[in-house]
Amino acid sequence: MAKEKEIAISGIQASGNLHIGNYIGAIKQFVELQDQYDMYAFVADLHAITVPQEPDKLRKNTLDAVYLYLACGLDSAKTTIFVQSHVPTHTELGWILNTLTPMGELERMTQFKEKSNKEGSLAGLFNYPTLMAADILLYGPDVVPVGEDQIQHIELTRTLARKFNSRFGETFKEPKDLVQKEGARIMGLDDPAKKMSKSAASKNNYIGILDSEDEIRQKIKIAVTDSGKEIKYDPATKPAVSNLLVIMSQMSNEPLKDLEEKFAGKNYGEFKNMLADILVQKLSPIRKKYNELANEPESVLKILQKGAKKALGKSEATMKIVRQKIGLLMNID
Ligand code: AQP
Repeated sequence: MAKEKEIAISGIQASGNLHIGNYIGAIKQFVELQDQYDMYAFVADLHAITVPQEPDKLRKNTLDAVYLYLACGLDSAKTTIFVQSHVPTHTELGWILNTLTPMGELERMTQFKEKSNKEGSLAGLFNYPTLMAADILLYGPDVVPVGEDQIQHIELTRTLARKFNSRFGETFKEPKDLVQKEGARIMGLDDPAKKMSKSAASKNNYIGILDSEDEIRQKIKIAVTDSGKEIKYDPATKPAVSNLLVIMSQMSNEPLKDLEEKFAGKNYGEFKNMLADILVQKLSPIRKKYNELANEPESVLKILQKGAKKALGKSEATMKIVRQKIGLLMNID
């Protein structure tokens, strides 16, 4: 009998312009994993509303994220693509996990501490990690491909799986985070001390996957560099140039060592021109495909219907066990 494929799941928030940090840290991995794993990729619209969103913009951002998944190479024949709010088991398990989660665990989450300073302390933002744990545990995955900033949330997911299992009996598998060796934390182009982020104050912080050629060239031109002239990978002394080298390496699939050799004796201007060329070359076909998909939304909606159906089937099977184990009254038909 053929061995069943291992499961991988991950999501991206529908919170605006997806950038090359999201691409390198997450989407690129999803595309690589879909041949090997039973892959689930969703758009986290319910996570996006943990900070205020404008309703029409949220709808657009949700669809845009799906177009981008497809444009970046996710294949709906291999990956179950769906929108989080279309599968209500996520919020149901999220609520149940809240009842097992000590407040202290949530208070120490770095993302909560960072975002609550900016946005005020909303209960949804506080409970973000329990919904994320539900997103994951419902599907019994072996791995969760993410960028470095999400490792802490996956550790909490494992803690909650253990808690549930020890209280109600073996139910959930503890998933591993799958984080790239390089590119797990792409830093801001305007400030290499902070991660590249959709919600950054300045657009010059990130290269959007959909940025035009002119925008890409301009943003790379003004990206901060370090003192000295050398183009080498040394995050401690050259954080800005190291970040640009990682971006170049991830986008061209050339090892960092080879790039250092290639740019030995060259100046920042030459290096930046080459980086802009590589980004334009890599992102232009994605933008073209995105535009094609945005012109045929019906076929994409069909993909989402099929994805939601499969995700609901799989997660409902988990929920039946969970409801039974925690003592909810069932079978009233
Ligand atoms: N800078 C980054 N480098 C590498 N990976 C990153 N990811 C995000 N930023 C980087 C990874 O992308 C996936 C989706 O992230 P998300 O949209 O769910 O939320 P986020 O981590 O909060 O991303 P942003 O861009 O910073 O969004 P906002 O500004 O809305 O909070 C995750 O796997 C993440 O690790």
